Amino acid sequence: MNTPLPYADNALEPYIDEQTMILHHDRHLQTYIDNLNTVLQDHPRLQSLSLEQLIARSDRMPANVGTPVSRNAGGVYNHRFYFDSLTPEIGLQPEGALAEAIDRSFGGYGAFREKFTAAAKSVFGSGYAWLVRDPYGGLKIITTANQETPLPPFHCPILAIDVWEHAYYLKHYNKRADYIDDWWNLVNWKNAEKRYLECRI
Ligand code: MN3
Repeated sequence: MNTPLPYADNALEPYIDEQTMILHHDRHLQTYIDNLNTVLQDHPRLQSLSLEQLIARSDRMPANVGTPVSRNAGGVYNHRFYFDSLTPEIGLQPEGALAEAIDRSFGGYGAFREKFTAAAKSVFGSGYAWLVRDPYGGLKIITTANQETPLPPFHCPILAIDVWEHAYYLKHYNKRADYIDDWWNLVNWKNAEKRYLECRI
């Protein structure tokens, strides 16, 4: 089942337009949910697993099940993560323990922002850039292709930007850099800090 966005479709204007949010949430995310449900229909024992469990175990499933499970559960997981990484509360900044960790790992918010922007720009084709906590307690910036996910035991995700073209094409056309600039205004640093504090690795 799809869950509603945690804000109105037009709440992120002018940085991300209403039509993009509607299509992204109601069509793109919904398609991953529908496709995942179709695969799980024939495998009742998988139906009680969480998205994280499905993704982690997909490697051990036969390829004709594991591949669609991993792609579609990944698509649902990543999109929910992305939408929860955004807020209409414009211009929040990292605070508290997460702000301190960013200072320690990157030498300050400005340096972090530059590095994260470069990573998001560098994704070839479709994918995501992530801020994650690594198993040693430090912060790292990584990118994933398509609907691959950065999950434990190696990474605990804190923040994500979707750089698939469908996330920005209607407003920013082919200019991913402009979308990334706009995206920084919308980062939900409160949710990011909550996630950082909940990381168990
Ligand atoms: Mn997307």
